[in-house]
Amino acid sequence: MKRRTFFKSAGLIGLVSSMSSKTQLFSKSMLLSPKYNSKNTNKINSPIVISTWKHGVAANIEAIEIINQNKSALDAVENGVRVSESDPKVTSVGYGGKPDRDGNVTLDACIMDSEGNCGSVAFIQEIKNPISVARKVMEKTKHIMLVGEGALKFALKHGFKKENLLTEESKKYWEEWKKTGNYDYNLINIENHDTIGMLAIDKKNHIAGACTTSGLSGKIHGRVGDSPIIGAGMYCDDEVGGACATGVGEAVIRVCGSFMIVELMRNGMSPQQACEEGIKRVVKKYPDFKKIQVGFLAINKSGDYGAYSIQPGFEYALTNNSITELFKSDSLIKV
Ligand code: SD4
Repeated sequence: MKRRTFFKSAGLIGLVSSMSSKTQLFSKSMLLSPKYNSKNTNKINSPIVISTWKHGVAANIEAIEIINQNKSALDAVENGVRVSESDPKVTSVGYGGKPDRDGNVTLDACIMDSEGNCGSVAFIQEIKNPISVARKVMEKTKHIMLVGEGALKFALKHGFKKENLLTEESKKYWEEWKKTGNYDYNLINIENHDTIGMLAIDKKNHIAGACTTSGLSGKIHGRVGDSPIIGAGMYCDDEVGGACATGVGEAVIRVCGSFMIVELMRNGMSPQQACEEGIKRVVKKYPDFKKIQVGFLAINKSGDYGAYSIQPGFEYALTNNSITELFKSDSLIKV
């Protein structure tokens, strides 16, 4: 069985070739299909951008452009994930994100640079690009995390604009959902689920990471998942590499998912091995694991990358100056 499948889907190729002239670079992309070997590694030359899910392709293309303007990995991940946050078709992130059970779009995001500086916002509402607020928290305050009203107040003070993030489509979805009010984790791969976590290594070989989400749709008002928690939804360390997570945050938080994966790499595992071990730990701590999805993505400073999930269906986008590809991750449960 092919453990990792390259998507030569019309969707991907259309996306790549419909990019502006800035991104013409990718219209000629060589679309490679590296061999999969869980005991060793898949490798790619830097600069590199890697991110979760299909919409990660557009985000990666933005991020690599930023890197090619000789900007930092931090600039790249911020601007990269903003593409997903601003896109109403991406329904688990930013504008157009699916609402909680009371009909509110509440957002979580975090960002981290190569020196260990980090910032985060959680349960923030009416701000389209929470990742940029998280960066402001990192750069303009002595704190790491702001939540709710306080995060909104801080954002407004720093020039962010209040916007209604509930699109007609998300509203319709919520009105339908309300009829049953079923908080169904089983749908996690289908329609409930496309948080973006992104890791980038820039031309100076420094790493940064970002993660941003509207969380699980139908969540209790006030619920915060793993995505804005440094070490859970995302973590990076310039001595080692980085990791990010997608899926049911309650399962990721209890193993400090992304931090664990970086530490496993520090102790000698390849990114692929570390992601697989990470999923094993999730499964041990979450007896109901068959009902949920968790996916981990990791990269080390040598350009080795890996991904693994509980359920099939987890995808990730990989970009450098030669390629942009969408991969299917291998998974613990095969069908
Ligand atoms: C959360 N981890 O809030 C997020 C959800 C997610 O793709 O990853 N969705 O728990």
